[in-house]
Parts: sequence; C-alpha cells; structure tokens
Amino acid sequence: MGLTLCEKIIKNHLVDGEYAPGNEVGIRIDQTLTQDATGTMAYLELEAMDIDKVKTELSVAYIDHNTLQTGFENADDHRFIQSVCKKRGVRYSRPGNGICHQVHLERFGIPGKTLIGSDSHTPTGGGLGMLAMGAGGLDVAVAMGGGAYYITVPEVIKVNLTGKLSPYVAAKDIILEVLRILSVKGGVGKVIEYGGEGVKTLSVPERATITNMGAELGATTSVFPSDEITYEFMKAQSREQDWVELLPDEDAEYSRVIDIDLCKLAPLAAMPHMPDNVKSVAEIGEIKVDQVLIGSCTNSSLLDMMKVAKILKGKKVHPSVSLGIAPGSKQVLNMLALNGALADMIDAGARILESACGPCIGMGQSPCSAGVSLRTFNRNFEGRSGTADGKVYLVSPETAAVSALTGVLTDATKSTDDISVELPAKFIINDNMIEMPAATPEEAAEVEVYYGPNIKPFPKTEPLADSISATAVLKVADNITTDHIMPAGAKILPYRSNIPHLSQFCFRQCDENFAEHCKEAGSCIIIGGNNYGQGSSREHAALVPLYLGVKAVITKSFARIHKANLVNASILPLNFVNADDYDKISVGDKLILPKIKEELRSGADITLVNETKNEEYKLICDVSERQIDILTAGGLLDYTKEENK
Ligand code: MIC
Ligand code: SF4
Repeated sequence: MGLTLCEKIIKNHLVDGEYAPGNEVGIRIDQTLTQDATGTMAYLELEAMDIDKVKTELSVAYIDHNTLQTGFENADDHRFIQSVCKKRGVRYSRPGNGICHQVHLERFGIPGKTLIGSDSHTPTGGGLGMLAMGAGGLDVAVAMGGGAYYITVPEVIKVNLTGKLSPYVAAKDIILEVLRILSVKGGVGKVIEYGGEGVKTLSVPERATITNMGAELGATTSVFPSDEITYEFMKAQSREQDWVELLPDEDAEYSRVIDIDLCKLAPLAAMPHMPDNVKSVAEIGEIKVDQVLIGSCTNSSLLDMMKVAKILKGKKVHPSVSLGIAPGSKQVLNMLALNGALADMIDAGARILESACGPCIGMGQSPCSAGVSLRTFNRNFEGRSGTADGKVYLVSPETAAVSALTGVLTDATKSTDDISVELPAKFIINDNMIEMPAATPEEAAEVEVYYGPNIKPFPKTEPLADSISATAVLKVADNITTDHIMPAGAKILPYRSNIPHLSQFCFRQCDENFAEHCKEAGSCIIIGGNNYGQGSSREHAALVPLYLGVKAVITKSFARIHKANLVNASILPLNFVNADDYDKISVGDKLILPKIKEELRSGADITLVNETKNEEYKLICDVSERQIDILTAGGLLDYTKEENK
C-alpha cells in the first residue's frame, strides 16, 4: 500500500513509537514558531528549562497579536521575548513585520519539514507541503529544547478537488464548504490531505487559506502536495533552493474521500457564531452590513489584497460601512504601496490597519451594538470581536470587498469586472525586521533577559495525589471554545504573562463569578460536553484554571490541543464512559476521585463518586503512558526537568 503525504512526513521524523492510527508517536521538530500572546509563557518555560541554545533547525518568535500597546505591558513583554531570542538562538520578527503565519509562509516554510507553533493556525504551512501543527507553548518550548513532539497518529482524509473556481469564488469558499461538510469537530484526530486535478489550479497563498482555516475543523493539520506551483512560489521568494517535490503515492489509501467540484462552488459565509454554520451568500440574502474587515492570517496575502484593490479601484465604500484592511505582512504592504494598489484602497475610503492580528483577536475595531461585521477571518465565536451582541460572518475577500461597496451582503459572482491577478515572478525581499540571535556563545552570555513588572510566576503544580475531592464549579454545553475559557481582546490580552490577573476573566461568558466560585471551593472540577476546548492553542486556558484550583475536567470529548495543554498543566482530562452521566451532575455537587492515582496507573476505569447525589459513575482517562507520567509528575515542566537530570 502506498503512503499518504502525512505518513511520509511523519515516518521521516519518527523518533518514538510505531506508526499506526491511534498510536501516540514522538516526532522530531525541524522548525518552531511562537507569537507574542502565547510566546511570553513559552519563553518563560524555555528559561525554566535552562537550555543554552535552541536545538531546532529554525525557531522564530513573531510579535503580531499584542501590538495595540495601551499600556507598558505589551512593550515590556516584547522586550522580554526579544532578549530571550537573542540569548537562546531564536530569530525575532519585530512588530510591524507581519502576522506569524503569513511571514512564515513567505520567508521560512519548507516542504516536507515539521513545524509546531504556539498558535492553532500554524497548519498554514501545510499550503507549502509542511506538516505544520498548533501546540501549547510548553510543547513548543520542549521542541525548541530538542525534545520530540507527541501526536496521536491521525486518520487521513482526502479532499479530492476537481475543476476550477469561477471568478469571484475563492479558496475561502473551499474551506467553508469543507467546514459545512465536516463541522467544527469533524477533523478531530484527522489530517486533511488535498489532492486531485483541482489542486493544480490553486496558488500557494490560496492553499494556505485552506490549510489555515482547517484548524476550525479540529484537525491535527491539513496539507497540500509540494509541486511545481510550490516551486514557483518559493522561487518568487528567492528560496527555490529549499524546494523539494512531495507527492502522495498513487495508491495511497485514505480513511475517507470527499469530492469537491470547484466549478460548482458558489460564494459561502459562516454565520454567527460558529465557523461551520455555513450557508451560501445567496441563501442568506442581502442583509445590511455595518463593518467589513479584510485581513488576518487566513486572507491577507498579496493575492487577496490585489483582488480587493481591483474591486475597490475607482469606487467608493458605502457610507454606512466601515471598511478596515490589514495586509498580512510588511512584504505585502510594501508591494501594495509600490504598485499603487494601496492608493486604490485608500482612495475608495478604506481604513488601513497595521500588518498584525488586530481585530481578529478583538484588538480594536469592535463593531457597533448588534452590528453585522463581514470578516475574511477564520473565527466568529460569540463575543470574540469585543462586542457581545456583534454578528460576525466569515467570507472571502471578494465577497467582503464587493459588500463593502454595496452596503449589504452581496453575491459577488454577479460582478463582471475582471479581477484576475497574477502572482509576481519576484516578491520584494527585505528581511530587515527579522533580528538574528547572538552569533557566538560569548555574545549570548552577555545578553541579559529583561523581565518587566507584568511578568508573574508560573502557577504552582503538585504531583498527583492518591485521591481528589472537589466541587463541580461549572457545567457547560458542547463546543466550548478556549475563548470562553480564557477570553482575549484588548483589555485582557496584555496580561498573557500574568496568570493571577488573567484569572478574574476566566469563563466570564459562562459564569460571571467563576473565579470567586473557584476560590470558595478551593478544589474544583469542570463538567463539559463534546469538543470541549476547541479553537485557540492558548495554554492559558489550562494554566488559569490550574491557578484557580481546577484538578480535573470531565467531558464527553475534548479538542486535541486543549487536551494536551490540560495534561501539560497537570489537570486530569477525563471522559464519561456513559455520556448520560453528564446529565446527573449539577453545579455545587461534591465529587470524589477516590483511587485516581492507582486507577490511572493500572488503566482501570476511573471511579467518580458524587457525594451530594450518592451516586457513582465510571470515567476514562484516554491518554498515553507518557502522559500518565506527566500527570503523575505534576505537569510537563516538572516531568521534563526530571527527564533532563
Ligand atoms: C486565535 O486566533 O485565537 C489566537 C489568538 O491566534 C490563538 C492563540 C492565542 O490565544 O494566543 C490561537 O489560535 O492559537
Ligand atoms: Fe492572529 Fe487571528 Fe490568525 Fe489568530 S487567527 S493568528 S489572532 S490573525
């Protein structure tokens, strides 16, 4: 039997375990990336591991999330990251250089290599044929230290593309269609591989839009083959020497094949408040639009921006719409400035935003009360925009730009203007906003790591106790996101290195007094439904509950990265054997795990006693032997220190 792309890359990097779907394997990581909102914690963890110099082929730290700088906190944290990078061998991408995934695709991604990043949209690199995955900050720190990254060998699904997109139908519509078919939990435990003749009609930036938003499927990652189109892109970035061809074997077998005929696709939109709540723009109808935002790591490439500029050229943004545009990188912005497209956008009435995450993570540009906001982003979770009753629709740049002119959600395929764009044969290459680390050990030794007053210590962990008594402090429904657990936005994001301060905002959307309830209970358990912890990779969604005394989270099922983050933080991720038991537990119930340590070790079902209701339930802890060791040791940091002794 032939090999899939995913299997080829994993097998090439295997350092621990055996390749068989469902098995946990350790793989060697060639490259890492961090961004600033998760990076402060990741570099604090790296510092705690006491590693002189990172051992990866390439590690890059990007500053792109926390660029609003409403107080000293962000700038201090940036200085902290910058100083660690200089000392420990990490390249530092300064604020203004662009969004991590866009810049990494342009300047660093290499087909066939492994990449993990402390951001859930790291799979963007799959557009170049990398195996690129989102991970918790601590996992990234371990990989920088030369440690393996552990994943469950995924099932591989093939999305077979045929035909060619019609004008005004975009790569974004392809991934929205996949989300419609598979849903936000359809990708858990899976890798999505794109193939078929239709692949040849898609450029690297288009492929990257698709792999980027594959994160919303809950998939481990998504990947495209590396072919002559990949070669052309890398050549245009003056990196053709790094190109390798990477194709799946012709007789590779997939667990499922999904066929999509690109000719038949129409413009789609994900309606509030989930990325899989997809309908066609025509079906939704011409709803009035208050705001349009174009950018984010999903849709901010030169290709996207040029199409938008062509649509806006010589026209005027509708008076009731605020149009914001954030080109994804310095390279993109620079090229738009030089070829005149930026002037076309400004002329039409667009507000040009910094090349950063910005409104995608609630850092400014919140819509008006109950406002309708069309965004080319990847997430429309309730409240993420910063306006609690804002209604965010996720659309392609084409749909966004055309709707910004008409003032209503518009099916752009009615337009007849030619907006076809050719990618340049050469991009402008200027890496002067990427700082290189110290060149020699002597130079590195002289660098002092800067700690601003916003940096507070990592929450304390303890080795696993024989038994646990706790109160059920919160019960939540299916598809709870890490934005529910640990919200972001302009008021909160500056405190990503200050867990005590962050704790007051934990689960605010579900229980305004969650932090107080935890403090009263002392020892806490959270009860959740299916796909608990989907969305962002932020390990703060585990570290803050840890700080608040959460010992275990019991759910029907977990999202991949969050489950790993819980284990790394020494919080037990437990599942009901009988899903109906979820209904039997109420907030306030006194719960006991009387033999947790022994049962975890022996692999037996885990007993949960509900003292309040006088009932007993069975749970499982579906983790690997290695993860049992991590949980027993009191988390990955302690475990790694022990291993390195
Ligand atoms: C996001 O899109 O939610 C983020 C902000 O990029 C997160 C990371 C974070 O919370 O810092 C992600 O996707 O992992
Ligand atoms: Fe930044 Fe938004 Fe992309 Fe997250 S999804 S990395 S916040 S642009």
